[in-house]
Amino acid sequence: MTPVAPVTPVAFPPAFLWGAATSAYQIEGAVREDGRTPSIWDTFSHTPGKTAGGETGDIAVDHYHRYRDDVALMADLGLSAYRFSISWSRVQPTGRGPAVQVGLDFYRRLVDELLAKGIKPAVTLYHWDLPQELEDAGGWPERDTAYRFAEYAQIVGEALGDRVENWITLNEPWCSAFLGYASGVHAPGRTDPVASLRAAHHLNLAHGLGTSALRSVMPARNTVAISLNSSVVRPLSPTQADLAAVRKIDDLANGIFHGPILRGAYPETLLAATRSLTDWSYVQDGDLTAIHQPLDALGLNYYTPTLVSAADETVRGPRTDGHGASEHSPWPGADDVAFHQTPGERTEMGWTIDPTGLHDLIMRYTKDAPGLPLYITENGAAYDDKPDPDGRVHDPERVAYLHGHLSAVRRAIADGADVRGYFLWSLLDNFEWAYGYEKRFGAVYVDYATQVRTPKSSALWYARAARTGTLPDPTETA
Ligand code: PNW
Repeated sequence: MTPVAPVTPVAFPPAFLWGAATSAYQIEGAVREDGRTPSIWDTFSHTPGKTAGGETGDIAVDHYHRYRDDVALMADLGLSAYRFSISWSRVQPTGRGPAVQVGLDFYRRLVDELLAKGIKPAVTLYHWDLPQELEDAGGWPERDTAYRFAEYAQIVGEALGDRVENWITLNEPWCSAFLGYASGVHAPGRTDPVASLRAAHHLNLAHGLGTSALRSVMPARNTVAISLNSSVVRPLSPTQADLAAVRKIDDLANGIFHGPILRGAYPETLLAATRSLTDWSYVQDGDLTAIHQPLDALGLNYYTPTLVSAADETVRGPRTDGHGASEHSPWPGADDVAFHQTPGERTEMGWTIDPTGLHDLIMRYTKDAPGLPLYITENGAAYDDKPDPDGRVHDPERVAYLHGHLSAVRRAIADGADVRGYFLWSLLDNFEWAYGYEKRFGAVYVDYATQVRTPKSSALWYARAARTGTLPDPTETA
């Protein structure tokens, strides 16, 4: 892995949050309990051929029943924050109308348990599990879904705003729009480039309307943010043609969200590059103002950089952008771009390990969104972990990954970035979407047959980092 130069002082700011993240469908299970109805991920995972081995989130890691033990585990690890998401269809089974109180009660109990242990909850309202009824009505390509989201945001804000301070509207809208509606490797599995661009706009609108709805019902001290999977897009060579490819993918990955959200406009270059597909007439008067709400923070999710070039005949062919196998591109209007594997060591996902990308990303937003506090809301690695005969789980690769990326965060802080916290993905091994249970991202190992949780050596290493506010030597793991 590319080393990031060591920094002095090595200590993180005292108020830095040492967190871990999860999402509802990936961990909760209990999909038919207490009035919950199917989301698009229930439908998708139960459709043959959509996930590895036909795996589903029906049981997942049974967090719905084991949340107390899971919070106790977080407290043992000394975490100062926990980011989780709310299952929309537990709260509003049809995606509209009045809330189901038992659904909200589960999250109230979870939050109270966290607060009792001194762990700061950070709530994500939407981590990809749209109520199926809303998809049946057209899903994110339809404008009404944004209005439904604002109503849902208001319900959850009213219910939990008194005890949860930190709010995130959407997780990685890029994945929802382009993996869900263009490449189809995520739910709802549609492959329509125009629908994916409409979805992106309505996700932006949902973020803006949802932010206003939250603010209208919550104490002013609460913070609202969004988590973007902000790609670090690099050229294969510094030629004009490759730099044009970078511009195109950067617009489709990043500008399409942070343009309207942070600046109140879609990038002109994005509109021009997609003009042959869509006239963007679904962007109505007033939408950009609604989307461009003041934010209290920005969440960045980072795993690996993206390497592109102009496509010529020799490099067209199998797609290698690491976004899953599909004949349909998640990049509308970018058939003239080729994707390449960044050289270097890779994780089990095939994603190249490159902490310099995280440093670059943080510095980019430090420049582009001056004054906006940043949180790393996801970062982590999948490995093929297995317990040793003594039952312990050693994952030195993950320790090295975390050490490398946290060093990059520390260096960015030294370079002037205002990074307030880090949430490792993920607390527990869990349902890794189309990959099912095959990819383990957890700092805590889960034996899926028994649901027994065992902290891996990375969890113990991270616990020491959280306790001391510095990064222990990665070779010194328990
Ligand atoms: C993120 N990509 O997913 C999600 O927020 C998590 O739920 C997920 O478990 C984690 O990262 C690990 O995958 C992504 O194709 C899925 O670029 C796919 C991509 C990026 C992030």
